[in-house]
Amino acid sequence: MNTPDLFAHERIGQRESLGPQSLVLRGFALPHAEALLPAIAALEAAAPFRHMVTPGGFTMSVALTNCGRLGWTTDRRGYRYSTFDPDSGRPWPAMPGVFAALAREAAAAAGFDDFQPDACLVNRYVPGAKMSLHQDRNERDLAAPVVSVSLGMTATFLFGGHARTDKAERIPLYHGDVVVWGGVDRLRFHGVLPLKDDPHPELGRQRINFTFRQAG
Ligand code: MD6
Ligand code: FE
Repeated sequence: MNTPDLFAHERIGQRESLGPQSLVLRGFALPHAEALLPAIAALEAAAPFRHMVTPGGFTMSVALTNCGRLGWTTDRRGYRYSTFDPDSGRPWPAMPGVFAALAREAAAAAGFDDFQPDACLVNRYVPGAKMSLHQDRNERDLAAPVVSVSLGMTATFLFGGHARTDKAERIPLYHGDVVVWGGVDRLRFHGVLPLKDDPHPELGRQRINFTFRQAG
């Protein structure tokens, strides 16, 4: 069932607090969406989406790729940032100007000035794909925020506390929403529930999520 998103117009422009230094900027990426989609196609041609293996030996249900100087990777040896795509041996594709500008504007709108991302992890979810609760702690400078952009199908984001077992809030993330978090919230556990099969009018049966960080 493709449920029409009747309330999109009322949400756009809203700011919803998730914590003292984290918030959702509803629809913030919509003005950039037209430019983002061709950039994803170009990125995918240079560094295809792939399913990586976690240190515990599980193949991730989310397919991922990267752009920017540093790319996030995982394999049996651990999680790390790397300047090279392990599949091709080449540097990750450059971060498109539209990506970096959007990330910088969103960070500034959330009160984090001078955000200079050097890493953009791009996740692709299809129905059933999920992201287990985790912390983002592989970045060198945890003072910088993370900026996360959602496109395509709606996902339910889990936003917990500083312990894995803390109760997590459930937040729907819609096409065009941007989440910014940093400061005291930077290490909170978070994840994504299995994606429901509710195709998006433009992107079809997928959700694309970009997370921008200062990793190096
Ligand atoms: C996702 N996002 O939304 C997964 N991490 O698909 C993340 O894991 C994430 O959205 C750090 C900051 C923002 C995020
Ligand atoms: Fe994360």
